[in-house]
Amino acid sequence: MSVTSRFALTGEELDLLPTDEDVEFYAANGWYLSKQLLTDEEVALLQEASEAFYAGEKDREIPVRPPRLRYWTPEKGSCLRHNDYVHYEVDAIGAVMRKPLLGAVAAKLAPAHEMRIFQCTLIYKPPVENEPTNIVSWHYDKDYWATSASERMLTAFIPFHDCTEEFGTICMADGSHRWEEADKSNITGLGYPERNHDDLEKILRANALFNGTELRTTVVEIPKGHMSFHHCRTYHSSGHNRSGMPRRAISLHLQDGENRYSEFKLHDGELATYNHDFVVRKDAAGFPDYADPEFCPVVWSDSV
Ligand SMILES: O=C(O)CCC(=O)C(=O)O
Ligand SMILES: [Fe+2]
Repeated sequence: MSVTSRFALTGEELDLLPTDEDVEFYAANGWYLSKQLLTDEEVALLQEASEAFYAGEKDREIPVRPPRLRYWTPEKGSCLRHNDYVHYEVDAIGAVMRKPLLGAVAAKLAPAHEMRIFQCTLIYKPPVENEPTNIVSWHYDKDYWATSASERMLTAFIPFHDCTEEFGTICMADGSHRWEEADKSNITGLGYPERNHDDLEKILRANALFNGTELRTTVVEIPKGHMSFHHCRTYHSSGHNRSGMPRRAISLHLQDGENRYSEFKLHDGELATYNHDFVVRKDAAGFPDYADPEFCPVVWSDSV
């Protein structure tokens, strides 16, 4: 008897996977602009659900508020909004994020046999000229999660509309995922907002020099329904929103099936922590379980 995998893709979806050339491009540059992976209806649903969320609607709440949780609430006003764990708090958003096609694309790029959600952050960049928080300084995502053992994690940046330079779309430092870090004390476990913008720009340039390469950047303009994937070591940033409209997006951080918590000592001797370490269940050895299905569901497997 043949059993259909719950992750089975349709013939049309198979055509939307990255080609071998796309996978080579990702391996060389550390990012990849996908084909149209979400339908107009799915994107409309994300926008609707996000508006309802901002108006206070959610299906459940994360049980604790970790110290470095990014969580916008209305009293914070018209700054850049981040809301971590939105896949957990809003079922309609979680369901779209678990679409097997997204996991399958990520698995082909990583490469990996299994993909799980690691984190899912709702982002809103207000159309406020010169709003300082709208500037996303150069960073790579692994710096948030030094406690993740995997070097193959990746992020899908998913706007809810055509996202051009005018909107302050994401910008990549090509090939930077292959750089060696010039100064290990730059690994802080802090997010870019807690660091100095100019220092981060200097660190980026110093790293390019240390690796004997020119800094080459690409502004990734993303059509609606498409998404931009970046490797967890790829430096990226974004600029002001001059479009006159809100820039709405989700940052979906994905982990390969082999990712595990791994103790990481920071330069100052402190142990790094990530949000999950206060939220997810513990594994048999007492460490945070980054495979906790409540918060880190499997979104793709080639063996189920
Ligand atoms: O909001 C942005 O422009 C950047 C998002 C980001 O840093 C990410 O998706 O990893
Ligand atoms: Fe990022």
